[in-house]
Amino acid sequence: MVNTTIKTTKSQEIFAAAQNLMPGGVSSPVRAFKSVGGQPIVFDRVKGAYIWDVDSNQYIDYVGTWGPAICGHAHPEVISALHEALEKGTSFGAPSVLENVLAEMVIDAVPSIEMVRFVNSGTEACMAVLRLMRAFTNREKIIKFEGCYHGHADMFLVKAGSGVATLGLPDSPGVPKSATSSTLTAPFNDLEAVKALFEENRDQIAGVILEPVVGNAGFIPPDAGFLEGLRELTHEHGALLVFDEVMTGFRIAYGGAQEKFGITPDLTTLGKVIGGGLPVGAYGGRREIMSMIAPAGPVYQAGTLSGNPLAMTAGIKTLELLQKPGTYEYLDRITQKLSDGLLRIAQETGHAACGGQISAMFGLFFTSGPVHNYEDAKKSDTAKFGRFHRGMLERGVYLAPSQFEAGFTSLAHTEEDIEQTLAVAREVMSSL
Ligand code: HOZ
Repeated sequence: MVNTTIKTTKSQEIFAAAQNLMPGGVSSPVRAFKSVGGQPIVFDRVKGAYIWDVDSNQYIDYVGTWGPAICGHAHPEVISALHEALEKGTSFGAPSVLENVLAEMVIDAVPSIEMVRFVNSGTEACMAVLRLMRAFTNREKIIKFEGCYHGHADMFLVKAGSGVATLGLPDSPGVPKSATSSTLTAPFNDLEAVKALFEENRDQIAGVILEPVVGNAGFIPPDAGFLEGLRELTHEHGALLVFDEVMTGFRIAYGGAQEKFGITPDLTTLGKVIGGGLPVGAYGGRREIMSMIAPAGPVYQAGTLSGNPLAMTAGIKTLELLQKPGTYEYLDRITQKLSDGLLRIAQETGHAACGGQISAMFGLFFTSGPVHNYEDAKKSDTAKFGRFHRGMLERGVYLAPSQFEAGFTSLAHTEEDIEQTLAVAREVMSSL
């Protein structure tokens, strides 16, 4: 039996002070642990597959700073490349060859991307892509899916996933009705609903945006034919198809979900992995569409820190590491072992559960399922997930503190880490 009485005195002190300084004590909502109960641990350092908190407790990490740490935290080659880049300065606000290098790597890897623009976050990438969709088609309406999250810009805060789902918010005060009046929503995996929206809004829909594998309502893969159907429908109606691959890009395959499923969208947003742990985002797509972005074209979008040399450096080194043969086979093998193991243990310990994985992305719901969309995901026993989360944490395993976030593995996770995690999961599930 693992000792579950971990000492978290320093974490508690620091988080108590933080609550007087920052709303909810955090810089982003989900990490406040509101939906899983208990207090967050305060991190001191990260390395490989592990986290250490300020009380010196060690955890196996399945959050990976929400996705970027696919090579493992603080990979020595990334750190050394960053040391070298740091000597040359922290920000240029001017062209650098590093942007060319990362842009070429992204263009070579991602089937839909012929030109790319770097920004500083996934939210920024999605905001910019929306403007571009509207400008290119000269139409205003967009279709998004319930439970999908495309950052915190006004136009996307409709039935959104991630923190919005975690906190159970219907929408956000401060978002004007006018900002969301052109945002239409459909259940994920429901082609008929999308068809109906296109029929009801003929020649008005600029495009469809989605997470091709949902990670912000928990892990929800696309049903067979769903992505193909969206590609056909958007073609038929002269609308654009946009894959938000902020989570899936370079994670479920080097070329993202579009490579994995063989469906090429018109535009793609990226973030997380391409910054190797530094703040970054990007959007790209067909040359004729991307050429509309200023200063090549009239669609305005800008950023002081965009193309930042440190972010570019960490991104380049991370993608180089991912190019090594066997990367995605390894990620798939260990993540499948984890996912299958969790489902088997749930069954053996009498818990209704469902879930799955694709490469280094996974999820587990406490419902018999199946989970095809956000409504299905909401049937999960979130109180049980909270107890599971706490039990795992107390025994040294750090999971995303929300039922509505996917889990992530990395190249640094070993078979032994997975086995240890499963042993802990058995102990926790037996006690739920
Ligand atoms: N929205 C991110 C996860 N999908 C970050 C959540 C957080 O840091 O609170």
